[in-house]
Amino acid sequence: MLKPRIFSGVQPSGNLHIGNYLGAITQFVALQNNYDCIFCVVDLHAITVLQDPDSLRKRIIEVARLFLTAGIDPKKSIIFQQSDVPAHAELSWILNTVARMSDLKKMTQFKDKSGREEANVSAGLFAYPVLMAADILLYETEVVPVGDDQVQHVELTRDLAKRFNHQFKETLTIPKAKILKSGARIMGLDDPTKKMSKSAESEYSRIELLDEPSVAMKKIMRATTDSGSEVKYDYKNKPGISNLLTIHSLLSGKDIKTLEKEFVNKGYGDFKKAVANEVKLFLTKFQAKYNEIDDIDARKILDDGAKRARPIAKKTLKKVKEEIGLN
Ligand code: ATP
Ligand code: LTN
Repeated sequence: MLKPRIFSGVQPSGNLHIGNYLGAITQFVALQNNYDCIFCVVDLHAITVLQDPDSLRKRIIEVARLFLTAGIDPKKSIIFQQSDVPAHAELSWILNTVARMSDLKKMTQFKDKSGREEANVSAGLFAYPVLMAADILLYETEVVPVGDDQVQHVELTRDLAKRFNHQFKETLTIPKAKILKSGARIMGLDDPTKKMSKSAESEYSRIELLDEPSVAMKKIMRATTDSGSEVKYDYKNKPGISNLLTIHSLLSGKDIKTLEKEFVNKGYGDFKKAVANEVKLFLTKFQAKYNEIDDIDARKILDDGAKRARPIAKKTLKKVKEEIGLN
């Protein structure tokens, strides 16, 4: 029996943080036994905002090494670099002719990232969700594991695919987003009302996967907490403590109720120390594995992944071109 296809991507646009890990990458690892998985380092997405060429080159390999460290197994899953498969750019252009300006204007990520400087924003940033749709649709993807910030883009992908299928022939598979019940939106440590982000100005807002563990502990100790003193999950009134409870729970494997009991009659200080310790334990182990993976091996895995991805993507592109009369 054929396993259903999964596709997801991570941008090499900054240092990956525990939000990316807990919201997306842990899903990738868990799903690879029951699905036919393809995970992509989406470098063409990253260049929608200006990148330093040397850092970009370094980060592409870094993301591949982080995938491998987290437990993505290249024998089970395809891992590749987006720009190594030209069909992504090609289908993206075709889908740009199907997408509507009015739909793209509604995208929250575009509104957030373009901010007040829309005049200086690249056209690529605006068309970004269309490239993401191309990524997903090229592989006849059924399931797209992501953090909750990407659900809107997957919805747009579904609408685009449906419009294409309606305008032409039923060609494209309609995908679905998959988000975790807990961890789909890890919040910033300095401002727990905003999601943890690579691009937030303050480094104290996020724990990076390659942070020195002692630095990461300091970040947790400095995290914004809420008024009161009770360690209790209540996102509306206690977003800071609730976020730290989520992080502790996902790293330690203890459920939130158990943690609440453990910290009855203990203050925020004790609780933060416990979270800081969990983070330190996790990062120490993770980084030891990361350091065992060689850049050259990671490059080979990406190259091999592209070889396996290309024919799958080519097949869909060929069908699309036939339907619209390009060949
Ligand atoms: P950022 O906004 O952090 O700068 P991003 O969301 O633009 O990064 P990616 O690094 O490509 O870009 O995201 C990789 C995956 O991580 C996506 O599935 C995304 O939804 C998920 N993700 C990003 N931030 C968080 C978060 N704070 N909590 C949970 N998942 C997240
Ligand atoms: N837009 C996503 C990254 C991304 C992606 C994809 C995720 C690009 N292509 C395809 C899932 C499927 C982000 O910013 N996190």
